[in-house]
Amino acid sequence: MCLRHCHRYKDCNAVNYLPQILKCQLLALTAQNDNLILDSEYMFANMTNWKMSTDSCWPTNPCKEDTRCLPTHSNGHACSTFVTPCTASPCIHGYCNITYAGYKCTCDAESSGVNCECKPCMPNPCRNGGTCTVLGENEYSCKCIPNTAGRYCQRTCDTGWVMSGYKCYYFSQIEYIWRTAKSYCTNKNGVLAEPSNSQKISFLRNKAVGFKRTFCLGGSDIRTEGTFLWNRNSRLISHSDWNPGQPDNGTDAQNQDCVCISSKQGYRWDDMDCEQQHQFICEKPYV
Ligand SMILES: [Ca+2]
Ligand SMILES: [Ca+2]
Repeated sequence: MCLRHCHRYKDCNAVNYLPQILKCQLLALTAQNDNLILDSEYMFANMTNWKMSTDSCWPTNPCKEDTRCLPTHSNGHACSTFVTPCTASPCIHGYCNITYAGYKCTCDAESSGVNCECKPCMPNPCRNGGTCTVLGENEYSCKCIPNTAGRYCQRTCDTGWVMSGYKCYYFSQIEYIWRTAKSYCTNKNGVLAEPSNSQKISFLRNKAVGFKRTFCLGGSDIRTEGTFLWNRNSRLISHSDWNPGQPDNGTDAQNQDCVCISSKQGYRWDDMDCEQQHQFICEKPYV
């Protein structure tokens, strides 16, 4: 009966049959993942080698596709329409295989799900030019281009700002005294940069090296000589990058109070004159 069952479907050309549980698995050997099981508990058969007594429906099936041939009296036959589990094309992004239980979908690359209905990267959920990679059923990850971040690469920095960590940084080309630089950053909805850990310190340092320029930051000891605070909320500067010999408050009569990454100090920190004009770095959280 398993072989007869197979014969009804135009794609079926082999069966696996497990007598103990009366399980019949219909196979299309041309389809991926359909294999005859060579196991002592299975009875398997390749339909191309199958012989049975001929009748009006076998070996030549006179009925059209998706119709069932029924032998009748006097070596006649009748064709009755039937619908295979694959007739309705249930596999949205894949190939339909008829099985004993119904059908099984073999999904295209980048699709998954019982009916290959999940295509998590179509349409591309990654924004701002991000690349989508399928990880599994409805699972994906976005690989973001530089200066974008977030699960969907939805986070960006304004034009002219550079992303690092969770922040955007602006390296000025213009030179201002420290007080004016502070206002400039405030007007851009930011503050003078306050790199609070070694990772941020090296990022800004490496950028300054690239620009070959001195850039001032948001720290100073204006309030109490020798006590360097970040400007935004007067936090003590806990991580620093002073060049050896700095801070020195200046070697002549001038007071040096403002923290800058100095090209003359190996791009490490120097306390410099707040009333001198320098380039500077603003920061703000990315949006
Ligand atoms: Ca000082
Ligand atoms: Ca100094």
